[in-house]
Amino acid sequence: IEKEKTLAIIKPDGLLGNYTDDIKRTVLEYGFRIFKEKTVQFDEATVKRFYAEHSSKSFFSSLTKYMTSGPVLVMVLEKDNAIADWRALMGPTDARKAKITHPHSVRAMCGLDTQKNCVHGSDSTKSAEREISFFFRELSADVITEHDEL
Ligand code: YYY
Ligand code: MG
Repeated sequence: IEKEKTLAIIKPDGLLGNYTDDIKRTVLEYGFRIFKEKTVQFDEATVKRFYAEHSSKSFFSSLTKYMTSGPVLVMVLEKDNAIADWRALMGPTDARKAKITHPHSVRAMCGLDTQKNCVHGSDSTKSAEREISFFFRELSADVITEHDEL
């Protein structure tokens, strides 16, 4: 029987800060399987499509600048309840808050603040499907035609 899948990203500060092994170890300890992974260097247009839901936010341009500042590691994680469990393991968006309220979370371990928070995770079934097929088209049943170039 197929387990739930979610999309995780280790953001540029996570990769550059050499947190990849610690994050992967934590992920495996919590019972996730790393089903697929690849390193990606976002360009501006691609990260704008990925984060399209935030395009009207004040932080959008600094977010896209940050996310293109270096390579990221994109992973498809698999386990029962993967979407909610990875969000819980990541901790809150603001890594400063995570260090206080969720000291064992990934963002507490390697994040800095509300933007440099080290990891991404899909927030719903719908976004997990969209985000997985954004990077791994072969895993998608639906063809998302506007995502051809990745
Ligand atoms: O899903 P999550 O990553 O926890 O937070 P979102 O509210 O979806 O924001 C996406 C992304 O945008 C966040 O991880 C960092 C960035 N961001 C920011 O730079 N400044 C904010 N005030 C809020 C979010
Ligand atoms: Mg989000």
